[in-house]
Amino acid sequence: MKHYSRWDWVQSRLGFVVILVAVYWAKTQLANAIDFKLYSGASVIQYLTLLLNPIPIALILIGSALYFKSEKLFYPIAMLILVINTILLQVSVIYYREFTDFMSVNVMLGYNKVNQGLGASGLALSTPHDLLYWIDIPILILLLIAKRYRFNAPATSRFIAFATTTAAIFIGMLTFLLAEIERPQLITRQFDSKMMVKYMGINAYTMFDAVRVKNVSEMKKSAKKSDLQKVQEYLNKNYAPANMQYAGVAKGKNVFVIHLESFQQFSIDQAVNGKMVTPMINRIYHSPDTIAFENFFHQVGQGKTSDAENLLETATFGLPQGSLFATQGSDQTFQAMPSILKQQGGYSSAVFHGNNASFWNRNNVYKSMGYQYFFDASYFDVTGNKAMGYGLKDKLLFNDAVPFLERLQQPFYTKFITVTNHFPYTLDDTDRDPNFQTTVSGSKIVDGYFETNRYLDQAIAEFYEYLKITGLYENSIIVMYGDHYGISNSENKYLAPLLGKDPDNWTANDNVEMQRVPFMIHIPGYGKGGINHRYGGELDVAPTLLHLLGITDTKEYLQVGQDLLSEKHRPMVVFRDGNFVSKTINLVNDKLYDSKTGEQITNPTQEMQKKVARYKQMAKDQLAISDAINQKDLLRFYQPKNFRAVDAKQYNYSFGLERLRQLSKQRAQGATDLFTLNGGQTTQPFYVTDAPEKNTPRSNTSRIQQVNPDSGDMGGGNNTPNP
Ligand code: GP9
Ligand code: MN
Repeated sequence: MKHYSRWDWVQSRLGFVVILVAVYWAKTQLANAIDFKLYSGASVIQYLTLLLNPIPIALILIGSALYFKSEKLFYPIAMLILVINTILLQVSVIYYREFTDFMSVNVMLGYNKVNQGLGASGLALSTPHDLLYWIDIPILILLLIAKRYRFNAPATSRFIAFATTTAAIFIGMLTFLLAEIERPQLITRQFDSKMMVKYMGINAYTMFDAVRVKNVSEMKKSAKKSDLQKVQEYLNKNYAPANMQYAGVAKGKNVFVIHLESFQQFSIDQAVNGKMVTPMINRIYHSPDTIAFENFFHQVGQGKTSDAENLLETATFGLPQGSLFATQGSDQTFQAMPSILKQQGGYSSAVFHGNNASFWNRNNVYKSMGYQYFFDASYFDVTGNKAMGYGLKDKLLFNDAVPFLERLQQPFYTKFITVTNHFPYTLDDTDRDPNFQTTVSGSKIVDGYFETNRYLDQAIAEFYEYLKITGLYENSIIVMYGDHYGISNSENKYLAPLLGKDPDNWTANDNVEMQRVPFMIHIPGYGKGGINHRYGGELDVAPTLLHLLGITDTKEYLQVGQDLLSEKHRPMVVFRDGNFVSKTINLVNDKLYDSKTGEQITNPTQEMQKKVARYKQMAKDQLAISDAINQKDLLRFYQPKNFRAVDAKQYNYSFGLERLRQLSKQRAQGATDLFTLNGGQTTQPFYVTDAPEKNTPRSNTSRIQQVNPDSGDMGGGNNTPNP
């Protein structure tokens, strides 16, 4: 009689599938832990998803062999799938070593503009532990030769095959669910490739990426000459020329764009428990040197911060779904602010942001936009409690930016992306202002929001002081804007009493009115500013700024936004979802509201109907024209007369400081960086911050991980200035 051991199932076909999946799982964990370093700093849920996520797709693919009855098919097919997956994993690992980024399908297909695929350095990037990725193959072959494993088990039933696939799908859904709990909308918004891999796994990431690449490339292929013509006709007809009263008032000045994360207009002039939440921002808002807007709206979609950035840099919208930065930003042709200002005004450009460069795919997009420098988390000490979940705390960001900022050639165009005022609006106790008592609104989000607002405000106050002491202030303009709402519609009712409203009568129109964010342009010494009532949005920032900076010949650029100070600016603001607001009427989910009273309009007059029809058309046109430009990547066919296309390949964001120093040296007497003008001395001592973490030594813990994607470059010593 045959003796059954409990290991017999291993010899079955299902057993074989389980072995191969386990082997693949182990290899993926090797990559996750040692090569991608995904476990370091991972949350509990991420640990769980990292452990689970190699299983589903491996089990579906390898398990698909179970559907083949013949053993001559089953074993080779299962093996082949394992080998193909291993090759993919190995190539991804090598790619990661070079670029500190996950290989996109774009790269595999060879049409990525920024990363030129794997160079000859691929082999040089192999390490001894790579052997472990392949060790299973000879072992399996040995087993076959030595006949120590049964390679002819009887076929499993269809039921088993089907149950295996179902189990795989179930585990897959579980990882998705976990991801959705901790990082809502990760899949739809695709904001960070690293997070995608942490939650979904490298296989699923590649599959999502393949779908993305396919969609993008189909859209691009569909582009026709007539598309560009239509866009040009529309934009020519709707061009809003500069207002001569304002044109050039900031000519030649440095530009600081301060991106106020999640900061809404309602916080301005808002008092809580007898104290202004943001006294500094209020002061700037009311200054006669500031051109401020009170009816300015964010216009972002799912791309949130990245959409706001795209709106500001290009005067076009983000995409109807997903983020333009993430889905197609690496290969897109941009005619964006940094390159326009460089070519028209000799501006240098830099972004300061204390989060990972890969977030929102910035490390790639900024190159295509022509940003010369990107000082991301890898340039700062973000260890210990110097950072929160989205990166370096704001007070430290501004303070720690000094060594780089003071080396930038003037005039410059810089962007500071703050993060401390980001959902969930939490602060370490030491960063709280003991003299400020926040609300008890019933919502932790709202209460926290005012505290992080205040922190942000103080960070800006400190930065202004530095600008004044060093004299940068007089040669600069400071542009501040809120990128999108911070308090979501579902939390608005907790705000209502504070804003003098009744939470029980809160309407959809109120939600829309809450989408106001600040936009102010502070021009030291200007004196003729004030609060402007015009309705506008993020779409309008680039042309407004260009005209103020004296670049008034902007008709050639394909910008959907219009100069907010122009007499011809359109009278309404459209949101990404098609809703719109204006001085008189708002359209919210197909319902009409009187924007003064907030009342719904159920039977509009004929005249009003005409206006609505006109505004609806304007809304539709703006979105359609913007989508045509972006989804079809039309700028690649278009050459404005004063514009040279940006070659993303020439940009590298490692060794930023060395590159800056080099440039200053090259310019010698002609150098205009603050450091040189300060007699070759650093201006750091002029920066005063009360950030309690300032002098804490570097620690080996971190709330975020930092790697500069460009420093993996085996070129090593390359520190020549970017174009
Ligand atoms: C992260 C930051 C946040 O780097 O810019 O982006 P968001 O979540 O606001 O889109
Ligand atoms: Mn944001």
